[in-house]
This record gives sequence, structure tokens and C-alpha cells, in this order.
Amino acid sequence: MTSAGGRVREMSRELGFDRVAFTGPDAAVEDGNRLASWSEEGKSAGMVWLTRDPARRASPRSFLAEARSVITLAVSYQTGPLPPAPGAAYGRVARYAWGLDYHPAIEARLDRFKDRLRQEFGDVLARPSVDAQPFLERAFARRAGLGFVGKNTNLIIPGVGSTLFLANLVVNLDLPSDDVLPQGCGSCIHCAERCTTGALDTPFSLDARRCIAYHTIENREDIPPALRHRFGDWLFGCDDCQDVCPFNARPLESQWPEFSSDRGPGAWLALGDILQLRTPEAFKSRFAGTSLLRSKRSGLVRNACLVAVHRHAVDIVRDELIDTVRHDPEPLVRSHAAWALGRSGYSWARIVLESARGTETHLVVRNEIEQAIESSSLPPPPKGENKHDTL
Ligand code: B12
Ligand code: SF4
Ligand code: SF4
Repeated sequence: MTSAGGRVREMSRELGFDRVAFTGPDAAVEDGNRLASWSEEGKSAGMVWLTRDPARRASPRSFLAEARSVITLAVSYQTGPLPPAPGAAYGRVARYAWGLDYHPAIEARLDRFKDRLRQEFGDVLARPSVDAQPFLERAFARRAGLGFVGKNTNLIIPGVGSTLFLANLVVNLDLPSDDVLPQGCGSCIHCAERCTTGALDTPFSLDARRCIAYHTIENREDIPPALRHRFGDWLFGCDDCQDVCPFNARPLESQWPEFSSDRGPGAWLALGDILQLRTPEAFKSRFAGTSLLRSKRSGLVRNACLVAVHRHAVDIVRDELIDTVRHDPEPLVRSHAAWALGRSGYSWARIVLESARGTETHLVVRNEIEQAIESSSLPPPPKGENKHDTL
């Protein structure tokens, strides 16, 4: 007869998860301390929600008091190689967001998983989690031996890679804990070398203040000026530290149609289209059902301004940028449009900035315009200024 653990493993495969492993509810206590010291160092940047109660994130009992085991699950979102950019005026989307938003896609399968557990084991209590619960998903996955945590802080599963989503079911069933996997990075430091902003200067500890993924997805404010010229092509998220990882050289392909590019934004988005999204409604209807909603309209349009400079596309999206600096409703966005115009080095851009200075009423934006006018007398950034430009 198949054991309870064996049956749960079979179910996870039948429901399309690529890997499964079990651990106990108290496995990640130390990781809660890690989270606390990480945030004390300031590395959580503006993600206050993440660091409010580290001990709570390390214990699934906070959302299921009867928890006896954690079923940790992984599903690949790898859907083939990066296609070439359709043109210069395009920004890159991180791979995890190419298809539909992963939360509802995974939650639907976890709901079916819950039903199957009840059919098999009777009145089982099961609480699903994909980001929605305060839960250290990587820590539990590592403790369960689902994979190991790499120096880039991602969970890596040998034979799968790290381009995977994690999900969990916390249950009141007793399941046998799996063995922890040995750390597999060895002397490799490719991810830290590749990270253009220095966010991985300390291995295993990402500094979100310097992370492109943090700024392009989570940061609702200014991109720090000192980092702006290091963002490369990234419009939403960043895959640099995963693209160079040897464990992603032959990744496991995703079997989930939800993650395919033709269901979502895909790898590249036209900057001109993004720069024209003037209202939250227009943004929501363009990106409904995708992960891009997370950045909000103002975040994505702000990011597009930066990418236009990196891809030497300011002249191509000239009309859209002029309209943005003059008419975008958010000061945040107008500021970044001014920065982009200032960095472009075009004489027409300087004229636009001078006229915007005359009409701009927001003090912070006016300062940004002043600085942009000053920097516009400098020569434009040479092609390839960013050593990782993919142009
Ligand atoms: C906040 C968050 C972010 C933040 C901060 C990321 C970070 N590294 O902390 C930002 C916005 C930057 C981000 C970016 C990305 N994210 Co994110 N993010 C999260 C979220 C919601 C919480 C992560 C967290 O708690 N961070 C705090 C730090 C301190 O915790 P941690 O990295 O998880 O590490 C803990 C343990 O792993 C352990 N640990 C870590 N290293 C080591 C080393 C040793 C030796 C030991 C003993 C322990 C240990 O201790 C840590 C603290 O408890 C999780 C979902 C969740 N609820 O867990 C998704 C999650 C981590 N993100 C995910 C993804 C896909 C991404 C991106 C790839 C998206 C993209 N392409 O832009 C990038 C990857 C950037 C990177 N290099 O990490 C996936 C990761 C899958 C994977 N293979 O690991 C998750 C799990 C979402 C999911 N359900 O699939 N993310
Ligand atoms: S996601 Fe990008 S910026 Fe963030 S640590 Fe990885 S390479 Fe660096
Ligand atoms: S690139 Fe190298 S050091 Fe970084 S996570 Fe992958 S194996 Fe580890």
C-alpha cells in the first residue's frame, strides 16, 4: 500500500507540479532571525509589509494553528529562450511575468489539491500559500530539501533550475520530512559579477535598495539617481542573476499553458505604448490578469523613461516622452521623463525641457527639470555605457 507521503507526491505530479518535498512547521525558526537581521541592515528597502513580524513569517501556525506539515511545491515557468527585441524602443520583462499572473494560476491548482487531500484522507485542514500568506517560502522549500538557496538568494533545484514558482500547502497531516540538499554554488560568483547594481555584493543576502527587480516592481517612488543608468533594458523585474547561473543552462520547460508568452505581455513591450498609458484604467485594462499590475501605472511608465535612454530610443519615442513630461498626472513620472530627456543629449530635448520648466508647478519636478537641463549640455551617454546592454 502507498504511504500518505507517497500519495501526496503522486497527487502533486498529477496536478502538474514539477517537484514536491515535505518539512515540519517549525523548520524555519532560524530563517525568521535571518529575515529580522536582513531588515535591520536596511536591505528590505521600502517593503515594510515584509518585515513587520519575522517570527510570524517563519511559522505557518500563524495561519493554521493545527499545522503539522508543510508541503512545498515547485513549478517551472521556463517557456523557451529569450526572443530578440523587436526593435530599439522596447523594454524587457522578467521571465516570470511573460504569461498570466502566477497567483491565480497556482491557487486554482492548490484548491484542487486541497479537494484531493480531503477525498483521500478525510477531513484534512489545508491552507494554501503563494505569496498571499506571510510565509518564508524559500526558507521552507530549502528546509524541505526541495532545492538549495543560491548566492543570488533564489531557490535552485538541480535538473530544474531557478526559473520556478514556489507554492505551499500547510496541512494537519503528518508527512515525513525530506533531507536538506547540500548548497551547490561552490566557488561560482557569476551572479554577483553580473549584477550591475551591486545588490549581491554579500552572497546569500540581496540588498533590495540596489536591486533592479525591487525598484522596477515594488518601489513606488523615485529610482535613486545613482542607479538609474545601471538598469539596462529592464522595464519590469530583472533576470540578470538567474540568466548567468549554470543551473539554468538546461532548465526544465514549463508544462503550464498559463505561463506561455502568448497569454500575457511576453518578453518585450513597446516603450511608446507604455508611455501613452495616462490613466490607471488604461493601464489596468492593458495588463489585466498579468503580474505587471503590481508595479502600478506610474511605476511602469517611470521605468519606460529609463529604458528609453538605455536603449538609445529617446528619439524614437520622442512624441510620447514630450507628452509625458508635459502632461502625465504623476510628478514621479514627469520627473523621470525629464531625466530621460536630459540624458538623451538631443538639442530638441533641451528645448522641450526649457519650456516644461516654464509651466511645471511641482517643486520636485522643477528641480529635476533644472538638473536635466544642466545634464543635457553634457555629451549623450555613449552606446554600451552599461556593460550589459543587449542592444
Ligand atoms: C519580497 C520578495 C521579493 C523582493 C526581495 C527578494 C529577496 N531576495 O528577498 C524582490 C522584489 C527584490 C524580489 C525579486 C524577485 N523575486 Co521575489 N519574492 C519576494 C517574497 C514575497 C518574499 C521574499 C522574502 O521573504 N525575502 C526576504 C529574504 C530575507 O528572504 P529569502 O530571500 O526568502 O531568504 C530566506 C531563506 O531562503 C533563508 N536563506 C536564504 N539564503 C540562505 C543561505 C543560507 C546559508 C541559509 C542557512 C539560509 C538562507 O533565509 C532567508 C530569510 O529567512 C517571495 C514570496 C514569499 N512569500 O516568500 C517572492 C519570491 C522569493 N520571488 C520570486 C521571484 C520569481 C522573484 C524574481 C526572480 C522576479 C524577477 N525576475 O524580477 C526576483 C529575484 C531576485 C532575487 N535575486 O532574489 C520567487 C522565487 C522563486 C525561487 N526560485 O526562489 C518567490 C518565492 C515567489 C514565488 N512564490 O515563487 N522578490
Ligand atoms: S534581480 Fe537583478 S538587480 Fe536584483 S540582484 Fe538579481 S541581478 Fe541584481
Ligand atoms: S550563478 Fe553561481 S553563485 Fe550564483 S546562484 Fe548560480 S551557481 Fe550560485
